[in-house]
Amino acid sequence: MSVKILNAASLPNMPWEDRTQNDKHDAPVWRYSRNPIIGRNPAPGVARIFNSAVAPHGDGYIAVLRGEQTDGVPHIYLGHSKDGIDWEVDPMGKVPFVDESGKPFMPHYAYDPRLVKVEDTYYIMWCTDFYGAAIGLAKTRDFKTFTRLENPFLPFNRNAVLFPRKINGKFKMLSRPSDSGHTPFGDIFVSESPDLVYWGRHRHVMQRGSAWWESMKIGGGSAPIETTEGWLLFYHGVVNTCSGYVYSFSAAILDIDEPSVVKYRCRNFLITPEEPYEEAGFVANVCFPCATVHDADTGRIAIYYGAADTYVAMAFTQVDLLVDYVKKHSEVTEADTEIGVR
Ligand code: BMA
Repeated sequence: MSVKILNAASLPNMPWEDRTQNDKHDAPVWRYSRNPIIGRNPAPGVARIFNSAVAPHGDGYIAVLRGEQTDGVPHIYLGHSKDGIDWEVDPMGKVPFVDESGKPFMPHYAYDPRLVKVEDTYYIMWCTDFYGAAIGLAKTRDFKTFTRLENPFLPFNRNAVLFPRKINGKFKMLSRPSDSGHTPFGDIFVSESPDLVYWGRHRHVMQRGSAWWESMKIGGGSAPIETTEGWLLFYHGVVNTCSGYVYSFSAAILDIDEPSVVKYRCRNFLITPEEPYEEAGFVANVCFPCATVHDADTGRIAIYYGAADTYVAMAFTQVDLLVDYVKKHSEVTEADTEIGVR
């Protein structure tokens, strides 16, 4: 392997399926043949699960699931899986968030959760109601007590993704400032914090792309994966068409010590809606990545993405093939490569 995954555990039991011989996709990313892995009405009172994040846990996997309740309000549910493919929704229902004194502190709504382990703690970021769409943040060590921390940013903001380790001693989080509605604009920024309470030193990371599929807005997807070439970030990009927004995803590689600097950014999408479960559903034409699991030994990466705001689906890639592809098709602007202060 020419490119290696760094600072990640071995995951010999990770979900995986080899690419089929007759796969005609240009990019070295292929869908799981049994997609989607979570279908409609997956739990009592939950109509759809999508845009959800997974992490290795114990001898299997755990997930924070975006569950759209039958009253239409999204909340976070826990999922458990032995193999990362077949999931059970935790019967406790909505994740019971508490404040730092232990009192119940539920968000009005919670969607698009990400799950990132830093040192010995798991952090959940989601889009919350803070007098408008903003970022919620909570921590847990045991998946029994979920303590909310201060909301890191002012409204309006979405798509928060924490880096899986501190950089130069500081926590770093990607986010996408937005508006109160369907946000017809948006670039990715990074902010840092010594303590997960005070956030600052905001830097611009990358702007919506010149390529058509990502020409309206972009947003961070999965937690960046540390590699020998830099931080590998899967992110979504949106284009407005005659029949509405279309969400595809691709990848960029950020500088290891200064992740506001984009080293490479793929001009092509890696996955765009083209399967029935991506093209049709509650919201048509959405592929929305929120997590990966990956194995440092083999370089295998499994991507979890939401499909059509209805299902959870998976795709696979191999770090060296993917990084080669991103580099080969890379196109970065000055707004991407500069440190991002103005
Ligand atoms: C965005 C978010 C995502 C959703 C997408 C498409 O604004 O709400 O959760 O997948 O729209 O509806």
